Amino acid sequence: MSRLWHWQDVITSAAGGPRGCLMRHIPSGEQAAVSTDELCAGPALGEPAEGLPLLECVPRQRSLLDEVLEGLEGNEKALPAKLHYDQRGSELFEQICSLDEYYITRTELGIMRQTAASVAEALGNDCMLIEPGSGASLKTDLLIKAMESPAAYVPVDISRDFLLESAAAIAARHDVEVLPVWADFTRRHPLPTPSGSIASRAIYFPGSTVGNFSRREAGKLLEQFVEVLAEPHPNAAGWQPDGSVVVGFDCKKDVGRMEAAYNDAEGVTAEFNYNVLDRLSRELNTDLDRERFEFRADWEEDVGAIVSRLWAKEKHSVDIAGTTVTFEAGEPIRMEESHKYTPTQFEKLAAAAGLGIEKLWTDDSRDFAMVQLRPLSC
Ligand code: AVI
Repeated sequence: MSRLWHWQDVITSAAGGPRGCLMRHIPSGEQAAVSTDELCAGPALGEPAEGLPLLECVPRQRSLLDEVLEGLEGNEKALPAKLHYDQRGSELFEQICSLDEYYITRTELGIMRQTAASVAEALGNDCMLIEPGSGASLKTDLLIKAMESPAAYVPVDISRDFLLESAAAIAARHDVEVLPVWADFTRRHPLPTPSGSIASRAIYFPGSTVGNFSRREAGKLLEQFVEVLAEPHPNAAGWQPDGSVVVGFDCKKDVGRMEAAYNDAEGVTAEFNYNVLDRLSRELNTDLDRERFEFRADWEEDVGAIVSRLWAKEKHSVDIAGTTVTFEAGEPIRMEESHKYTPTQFEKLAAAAGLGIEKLWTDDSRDFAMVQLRPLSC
């Protein structure tokens, strides 16, 4: 049964630590729908890359053109948030992570620096650690270092080169079997089998990446995590699906602070959004002129998210591969949602997906929270 959560239940409180930065954190799947029923086609154990066995499981991608036209031809124009992360976008995101206004990265890193041992203990020994959308997080490094005997580390990412690079770095630094999976984590994909036996699985999903999914999509993603924990394991007789999910989410707070984090004074976040227009102009041979748009991110109470948009300054039309897209003056393109939760809201979201909060770690200001969730059926 779900246990109601209160701030008094906080297990550990950590002062915000020194600054750190996620190198890149990609909500790599399609933002419009989290697929829970579709195993990717043709999983294959690829050639060892960087000395690591790579499980390749990349679903057929929709073309960039199809995705962009679908987003810009609808009633409310929108582009998938994942388009932010080309090379330049990833670099800009790194810059965002160290902005004064963007408290998220340094706060979560501070929590992790203070609590890695306690998180590791909560996961237990011989745990297979799976990280969807792994990127190259400093926090994962801290967690693996704190784990006494991790059975395996399974980073999952859609960006092959980036995945291999960061998987190799973890393998070089830690005595752990690293089994990377090249896949879109929002879709079901097979898991690699570690060479030794394992006691449990844990899914590590930090960085408030959950916030870049709508409430409905986030719920589906959590349901999918429950299925992953329950999957039978070949090397464990009498396997019990008693693993856990550790998620980092950004907490609802003063509107001014949340909006400032996305409307930074230096304009790095604006550039992060304009860069999507530059990228599409280049890759689709069109002319989405950044000068004709203005960036703004607003808190929307009914959505529970900061919504980032580019607003057309004037009426104009753009030809995209033979399709004319017209922007009215003042018409927005929805670029990204960054959802914020109170712990109680997150508890409800998790409970609807069949997960209960076991532990919670936060900073002194309660700006950010990390929770350990367990299947309610266990
Ligand atoms: C990766 N993600 C959690 C970031 C966020 O806060 O929504 C992406 C971002 N967009 C603008 N600034 C940061």
